[in-house]
Amino acid sequence: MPAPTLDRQPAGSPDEAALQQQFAATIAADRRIEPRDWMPEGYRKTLVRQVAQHAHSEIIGMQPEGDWLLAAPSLRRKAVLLAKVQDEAGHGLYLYSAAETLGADRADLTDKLIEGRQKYSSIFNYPTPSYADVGVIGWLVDGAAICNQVPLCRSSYGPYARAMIRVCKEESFHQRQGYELLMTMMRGTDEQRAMVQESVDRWWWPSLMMFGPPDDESPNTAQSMAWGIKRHTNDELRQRFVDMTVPQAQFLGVTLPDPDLAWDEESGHWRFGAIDWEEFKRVLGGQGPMNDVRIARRRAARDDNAWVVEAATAHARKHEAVPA
Ligand code: BYC
Repeated sequence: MPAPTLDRQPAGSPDEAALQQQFAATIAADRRIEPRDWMPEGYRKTLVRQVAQHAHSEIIGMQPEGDWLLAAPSLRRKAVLLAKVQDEAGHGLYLYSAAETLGADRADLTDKLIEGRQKYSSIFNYPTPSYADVGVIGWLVDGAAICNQVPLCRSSYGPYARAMIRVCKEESFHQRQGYELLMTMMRGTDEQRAMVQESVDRWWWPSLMMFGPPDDESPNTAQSMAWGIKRHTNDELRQRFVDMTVPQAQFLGVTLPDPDLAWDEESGHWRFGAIDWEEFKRVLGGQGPMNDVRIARRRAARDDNAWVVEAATAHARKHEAVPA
């Protein structure tokens, strides 16, 4: 990890030096930076990068489970899934709004996603061929998201931290609906139990990759922690997730696909095997099983719905022009 600084920008004037000092004091006192406050350009850029990636993940993340909306096995399951997928859309909107407070333009962020200039979470590049995937995404993917996002409620940038509070509350519901679905399937037939196990086998390792590269290969962690944007390193959160999830797997009655998974009495943690970082890099590089499908759909949604944006913008302009 490169060494962090609190004031990356060289002070151009006495005024700027004072502003930098004020910024550093706010961070040191663990208070929030708000949109009206001065901030170093590096801080702003890092936030736009992370918040935009987070927003894109929520929106692209609607697709894997969305594929089961028409095929959910009962009206109840369909209603629950629909509510969850709609929640993800809402999360994307809060996050794009947070990015806008930093001067970013939402349409421009969407273009950057579609053109491959901004990332979204690697996890959403895997397919959902089995209905058990709906439960496993809720349990593992939302579970990993909660581990990662709860500390972000204390992020130093006010609008991001506040957006995370509601997101985390909703993610907790998502995680529980996934676990409840899996518990139901595990109480069912041998075939249903096999479906759950097969799905866990596919999602376990990609879920661990969600936390990002190992700390010694993470270019952004040290600076983001010095700025209070991130509160824990990627490896710390990954370990927290494994410790939380192993007992849940035991209770559920599934095996996690890692022969090296073992309780370490001394450290009080579950030790796990080596992650295939080559696979992670391939997925980030666009070579995951579903990258092309995910982006093609997002592109089609943008292009097919451009008329709605145009109509809404024209309507808003008309209202602005008419005195109240
Ligand atoms: N996938 O220096 P690092 C959800 C990138 S959706 C893709 O460690 P950082 C849900 C990273 O961006 C919620 N890219 O970076 C929705 C950086 O690239 P650039 C998803 C990844 O930012 C629907 C480079 O690798 N959660 O819950 O310090 C259904 C180096 O990494 C990934 C979030 O978005 C990855 N897994 O830390 C169900 C959380 N990992 O931009 C559920 C918010 C790393 O320098 N984001 N990269 O080219 C974060 O907490 C942080 O950005 C990360 C990475 C921990 C992900």
